Amino acid sequence: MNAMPHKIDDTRELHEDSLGESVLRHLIYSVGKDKAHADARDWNVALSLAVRDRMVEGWIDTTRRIYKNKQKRVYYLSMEFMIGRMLEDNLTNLGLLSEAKTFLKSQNLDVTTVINAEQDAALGNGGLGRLAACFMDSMATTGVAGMGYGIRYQHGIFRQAVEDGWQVEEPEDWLFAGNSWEFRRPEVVYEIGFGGHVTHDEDGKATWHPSESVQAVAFDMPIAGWEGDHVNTLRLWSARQSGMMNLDTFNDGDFMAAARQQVLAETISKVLYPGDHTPQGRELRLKQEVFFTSASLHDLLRRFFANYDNLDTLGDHVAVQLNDTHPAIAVPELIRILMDDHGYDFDHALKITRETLHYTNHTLLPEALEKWPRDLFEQILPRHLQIINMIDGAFYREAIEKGLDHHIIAGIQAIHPHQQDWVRMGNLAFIGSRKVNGVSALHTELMKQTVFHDLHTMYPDKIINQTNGVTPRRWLLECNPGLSDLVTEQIGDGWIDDLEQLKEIEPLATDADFQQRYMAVKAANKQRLADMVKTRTGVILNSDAIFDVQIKRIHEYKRQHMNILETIALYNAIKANPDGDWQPRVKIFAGKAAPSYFFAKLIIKLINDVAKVVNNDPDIGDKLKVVFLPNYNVSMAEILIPGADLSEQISTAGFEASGTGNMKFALNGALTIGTLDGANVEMLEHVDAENIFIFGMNADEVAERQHRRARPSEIIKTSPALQQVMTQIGDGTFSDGDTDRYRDFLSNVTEHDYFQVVPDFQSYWDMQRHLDALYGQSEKWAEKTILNTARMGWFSSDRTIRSYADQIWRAPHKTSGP
Ligand code: C3B
Repeated sequence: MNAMPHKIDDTRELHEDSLGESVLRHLIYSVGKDKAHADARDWNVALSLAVRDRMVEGWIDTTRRIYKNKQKRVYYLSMEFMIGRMLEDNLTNLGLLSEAKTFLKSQNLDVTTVINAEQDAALGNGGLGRLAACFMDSMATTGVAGMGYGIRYQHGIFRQAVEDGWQVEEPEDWLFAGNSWEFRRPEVVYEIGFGGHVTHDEDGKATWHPSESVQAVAFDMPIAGWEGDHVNTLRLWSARQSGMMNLDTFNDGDFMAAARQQVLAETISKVLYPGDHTPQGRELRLKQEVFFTSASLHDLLRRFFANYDNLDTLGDHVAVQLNDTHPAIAVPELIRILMDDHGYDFDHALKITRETLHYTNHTLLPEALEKWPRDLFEQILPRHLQIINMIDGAFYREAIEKGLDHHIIAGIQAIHPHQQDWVRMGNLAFIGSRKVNGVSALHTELMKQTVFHDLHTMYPDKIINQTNGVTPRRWLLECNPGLSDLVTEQIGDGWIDDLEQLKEIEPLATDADFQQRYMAVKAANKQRLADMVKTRTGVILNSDAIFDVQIKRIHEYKRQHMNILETIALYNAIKANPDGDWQPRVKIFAGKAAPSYFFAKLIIKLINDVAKVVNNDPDIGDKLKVVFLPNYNVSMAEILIPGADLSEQISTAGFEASGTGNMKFALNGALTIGTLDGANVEMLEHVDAENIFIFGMNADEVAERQHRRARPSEIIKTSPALQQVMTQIGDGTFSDGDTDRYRDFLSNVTEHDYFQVVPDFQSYWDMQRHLDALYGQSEKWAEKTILNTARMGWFSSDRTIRSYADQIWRAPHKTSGP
């Protein structure tokens, strides 16, 4: 720990001053403020710039080393990077945190206030974007020559306000006061074309003549790994108008017309689409995908040519990872560049592409497998459409050779040969990639059995599993300093970049003294959480209660509604017997709903309606509280996760590809109540069945019930508790007598219940009561909590990245351990 930041020869003399001295220098010369007038944000900027200075040395050094050694490069193309704040992360990885704290205190500044003055960079929707951010940290830590490529959205995910219990979306403006971490690269610019037509010369060589174009301008952020000596780059593209504004038009007084082109061009990087798991069927979204994918491919090829002069071996030196289908246009785009710009014939271009690209699938939900109207493609990407047809032709010949029948082939080509309606990006990504991976063992198995069944038959070696992970720097070291110190005191700090060393605390799980110290840390974290809840909602929490937390996007398959139904049933049970020996509980929810997803918004309203009744019922008092925290983001998770006793991972089995929140909670000592879904299955294998609380149907049972369209009514009839809950929701008990509000909700759950809330309800309830009893046995609870921390080491994203590097990218990395 506390490694000195790396220094390279020609910058060594640049700042021998202390961190504090350079903060003061930046406050004056970069921020332009006198100490006497500086606010928290000014100090935050000055400190960030001082830290950034120290990262640049390692950055330049890393870049030189990679060029010199011709290390294989890995490019992670992702529409989303859910970064959160960077200051503490960078201070930590550079070993400067305690020096920074000491300095801030010497200036009579509150450390937390200064750190929190940074806006979260929320350039993502949920798990997929956060995974990309964890991977950036782990690629730097494991020494992979990795670069992230994405979009520098001017507005990230919307701010969620709650008004009268309903979600309201407000624009987010993270760049308002600038971004201290980024470097604008005005010299790194690419023209990205759209529309137009294609001509062929007498040799058949194609030329695309786009009718419009925009420029992609690069912005770089250095990403330092643990101990700061390997620093990678996250390069985000911003759109701007090609060519200058037409001054004649402007001078003629037509200001609007002059500005129009500029506005249209810049729209491309204006907003992140807030649909989670649903492609926005919009031209702009397709243009965003093309924009950043094309710019990234041009950029990585330019870098390739600095070391090599022949693209034949591209796949030996470069691996590209497509994060979901969002960058799947890379398949025809790379072929296009190889053919039209570098003179390759189609077969050779396809071969090189298939040695270079790899695709990660993150969900089996049919609505999330992107497809675009063929006509839209024709209009925006005429050359790409031609190439997709060539890919389909080549694929058809391969498939016939392998003995597949026409009917099956038609179903898995990028474009259905007879219907000619959609371009199916999942099929395109699969066909054009060398490896295709799922994100947990179960998910990968289901990929083979369901959505990619026929493609898997054809290429049985293509699909591979890579179970997700989370970075231990942000998700233990930084968010839970109490637990980190306790662990380090016992086993040293080797766990920070070798998380499986946590195993060494296993023998302490039954040690009374250690249990007591571990639970004291938990109690302090619960207090920090309770303080936040009080500030943001006014609700006062009883810290003896089980802090039961469900935080994630609001979605039917994640079943926040099952949780709230159970909450109502518990409320009824307490109310029926207020003097019973109830284990107090706090139900905490947070998460955003896609703006157009009405049912998800209705779930938020129901949670808030139930909270209002329960929290104000004098019969209930401290025995039950319900809280919905508005505007969930990474920084809020950093407080919620260490303070949780119980982690809700209750998706309908077969629907959550992996989950990563599940891992963060267990690592921080929350016990999991969950289904056999996603990575919960592997968590069960690691922590053992006695230490995770699994209930409900498995994926096969769910599929079977869904297949035969089993109705929930029979089950509801047999459950008086559930019946009562449904009646109350319908009769206005929670909606001030409004019997209309939850009509859609009730018909969904009682008539269709596609996500199987009703059949899983009883076992969920039973497991909750089992956990109530267990919580009363504090030593047993503490033991299980400690064992969760001790056994979660495998879920480090360092492990995941090494596995990608070995099995997919064939790229070098540092090995772990001594
Ligand atoms: C998510 C999945 O829903 C999670 O199960 C998974 O852990 C993460 O990806 C990371 O792999 N996901 C998402 O956040 N957005 C999508 N469009 C698809 C999947």
